[in-house]
Amino acid sequence: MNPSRRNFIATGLRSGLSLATASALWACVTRRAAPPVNERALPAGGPLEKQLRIFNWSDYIAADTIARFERESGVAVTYDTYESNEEMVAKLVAGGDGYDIVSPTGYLVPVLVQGGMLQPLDHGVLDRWGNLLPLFVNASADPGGRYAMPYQWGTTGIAFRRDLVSRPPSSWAVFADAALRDKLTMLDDGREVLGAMLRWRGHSVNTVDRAELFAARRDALSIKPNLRAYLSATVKGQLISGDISVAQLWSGDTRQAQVENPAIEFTIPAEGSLLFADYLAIPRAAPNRRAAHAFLNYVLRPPVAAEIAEQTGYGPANAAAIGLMRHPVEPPDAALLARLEFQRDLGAATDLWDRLWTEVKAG
Ligand code: SPD
Repeated sequence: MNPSRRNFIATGLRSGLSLATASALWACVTRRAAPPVNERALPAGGPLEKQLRIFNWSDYIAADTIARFERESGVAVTYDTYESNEEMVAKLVAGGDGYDIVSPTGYLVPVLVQGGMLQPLDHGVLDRWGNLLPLFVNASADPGGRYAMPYQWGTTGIAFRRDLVSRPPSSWAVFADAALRDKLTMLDDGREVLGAMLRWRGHSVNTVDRAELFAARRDALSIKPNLRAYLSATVKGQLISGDISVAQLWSGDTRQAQVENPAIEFTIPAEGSLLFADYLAIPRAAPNRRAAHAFLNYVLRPPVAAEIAEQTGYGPANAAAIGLMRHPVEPPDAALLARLEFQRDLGAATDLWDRLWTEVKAG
């Protein structure tokens, strides 16, 4: 394997991509004949294109955001959704499907940048950038926001039906409770599941310690008979109906379910958990760059960001939006941050993480 391919794939693996996805991404990068984006030919000054294609996480925008943008801009938007970063990357690898905006989670941004999959943002046309929270603009994902604009943030925790559990869960140990067998789900994501097992035992979600990792696999396998499935955002319907009583889930998706059924609650386990931010970014091959920037600029408006956060239950990355929300989601304070971790590079332990999660899924 040549050194640049090895480095690229290693970075992809460290960021949580499977070997197959990272290899496919590299193949795509090397196959492309397109020259690098000319950073001096950015969109200011040209006419707005008539079309825009957005690819975002499911349930991650307000009901009227797109229609209002279309009315104001005259741009016709095609809006598609996905359930995981891997699904989005697979589309980009396969040619991008003509998408102009995607929404990668922070840990994935450097991989896409290194792979030449994103184009730089034109900060000259992005008003109100200064409203964005430094915690996310200056994150290691993309310091300064050269390629990606912080969109929303959230946490991973435990969503539960207050009326269906004997006592509110406060620990990752709830997934080991055989009394809840078949009423439990965890996220379909190895870093999330093994990360929860690690925090349960007092370790970092970014550990590279072999003994800690093997213990996390053992714990994940030991609780697996209690789980109905590994499910991500789609578990909301089962929580609302009561088919599932307790789920490892993201904060905003839990909030959405809670609006439908107030018996649903969310807690960060005592042992701690994950914090994440998702970003809006423009693929290198995006055909409608000016319209994409116009949409980013639209989302930077505090009332627009506030409405999106209000309806999705996540925290806005836009500080000026928080005060406009009926139920403000404040940025994590020092006490909460002390219990949360951003996912980091796993170094040489990446292959081991990958193997252990494969074994858990197969076990
Ligand atoms: N329904 C929107 C969910 C967005 C979650 N994105 C981040 C996942 C981090 N593991």
